[in-house]
Amino acid sequence: LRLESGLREAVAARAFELVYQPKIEAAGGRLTGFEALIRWRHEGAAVSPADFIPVAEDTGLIIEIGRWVLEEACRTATRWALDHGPVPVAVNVSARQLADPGFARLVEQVLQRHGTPPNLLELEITETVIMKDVRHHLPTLNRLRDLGVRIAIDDFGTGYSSLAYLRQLPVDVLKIDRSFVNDLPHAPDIASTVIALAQRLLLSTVAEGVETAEQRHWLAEAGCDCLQGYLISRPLAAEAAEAMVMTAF
Ligand code: G
Ligand code: G
Ligand code: NA
Ligand code: MN
Repeated sequence: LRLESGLREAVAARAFELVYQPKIEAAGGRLTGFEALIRWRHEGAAVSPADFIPVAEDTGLIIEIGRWVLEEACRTATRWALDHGPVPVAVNVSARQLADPGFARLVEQVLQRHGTPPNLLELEITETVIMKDVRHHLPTLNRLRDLGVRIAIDDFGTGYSSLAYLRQLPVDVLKIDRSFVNDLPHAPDIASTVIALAQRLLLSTVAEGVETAEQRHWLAEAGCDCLQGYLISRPLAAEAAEAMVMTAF
């Protein structure tokens, strides 16, 4: 309950920040984009989104927080594109946001308001959230795709994807869950299978949670497209991320 009232005040005061974790090409190391991650300092300490996002979901505060995240990510992507060059920014979308009937319209309005090229925005939705009610989410996903934003399935491999649905979903990217990357290189079956599936469906792959050089080499050899994780970089404050964008152009 204290977390909840603190969160309400934080929403009113816009007391959040986004940090940006780089993604790079597995072959070559070129910067390909960032994942935006929310941060909240409450009573002098950082509260993990793993702790407050579920509270935000339960209370409905996620709608307003999610809107702020979208706005901030689009504002940043647009500014970087104008000052340096185009770099996509991904944001995490929670179950309740995706289920909100106004979500696709909100995304459209935010893109317009900030003059953001739609292909600079990527939406990360976990496999569990999408697959729990595919038929319900499909019209929203199709509207988002029609806007030109990219859609990534987050934590892929941890849920139960119907392969028949996967083929019909308007998605662009599979993010291999960190737990399977962690198994590399000694237990590569799941990572291999996801990469093969993605290649078959013409989707691109991002490996999450890459922490060792061995994992990086395995993934590059296996044909994984992009890498993200502490080996590449921790999530960065906006200024440090912008410095990376600058050197990429
Ligand atoms: O790095 P990390 O501690 O940021 O994230 C912990 C969890 O919180 C992850 O599951 C991540 O996807 C989620 N998360 C981080 N930022 C956001 C956000 O802006 N929106 C939502 N819905 N989830 C987020
Ligand atoms: O996929 P999801 O959005 O749930 O993941 C985001 C979370 O993963 C954030 O908490 C982020 O800080 C964390 N993260 C990013 N890279 C790494 C890594 O290399 N190792 C670990 N353990 N966590 C990571
Ligand atoms: Na994510
Ligand atoms: Mn993930």
